[in-house]
Amino acid sequence: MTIKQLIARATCAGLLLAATVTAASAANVITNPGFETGDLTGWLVSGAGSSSGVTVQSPDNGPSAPGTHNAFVDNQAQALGLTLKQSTLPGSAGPGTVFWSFDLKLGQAAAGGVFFVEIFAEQVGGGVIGGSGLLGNYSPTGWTTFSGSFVAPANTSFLTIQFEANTAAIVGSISSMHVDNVDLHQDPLVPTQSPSWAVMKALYR
Ligand SMILES: [Ca+2]
Repeated sequence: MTIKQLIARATCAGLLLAATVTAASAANVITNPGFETGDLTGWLVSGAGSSSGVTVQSPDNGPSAPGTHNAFVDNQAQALGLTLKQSTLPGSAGPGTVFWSFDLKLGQAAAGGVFFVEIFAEQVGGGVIGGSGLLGNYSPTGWTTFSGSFVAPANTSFLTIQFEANTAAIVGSISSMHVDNVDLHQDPLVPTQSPSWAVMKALYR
């Protein structure tokens, strides 16, 4: 094999590698995004107590993907933040536009109860370096899909999304919401250096 053939094969291998990266980064990076495992696999809950918690309910499903389950975030405790959250794996995200989408359906918002969503861009060992800002207050009476985007800064390695049901310091304050079909993904990565046809042909001369 000549040097030119070796270079050509290495170039092709590089193109295959770029294609693989593209496919991976365009996918939803959330685990169990529609709660179709029937439980909270992949998710964390904080603020659960005797009058607050998150349960997976069925049959009831958000509109943006097929399924039969949703997560019901139910906070009936006074002056409490109940949060359902997930952090994606290190290396699952990078700098650039992050597209977000989720389905919500109000349970109850009473006496100062509110519901917010926040998405953070994070770096390994360095904490939060960017994000969506505070999204909401949400109170859709029927299943509704919300979507948008933000630009993750340099050094972004993974993402965290938080669904926050917060109550006021008022007797009877309630915040409850159904959550489903959580999607976080990024555009396909574009190779910064693509070999032109002229370069490819020159390898075979
Ligand atoms: Ca579902």
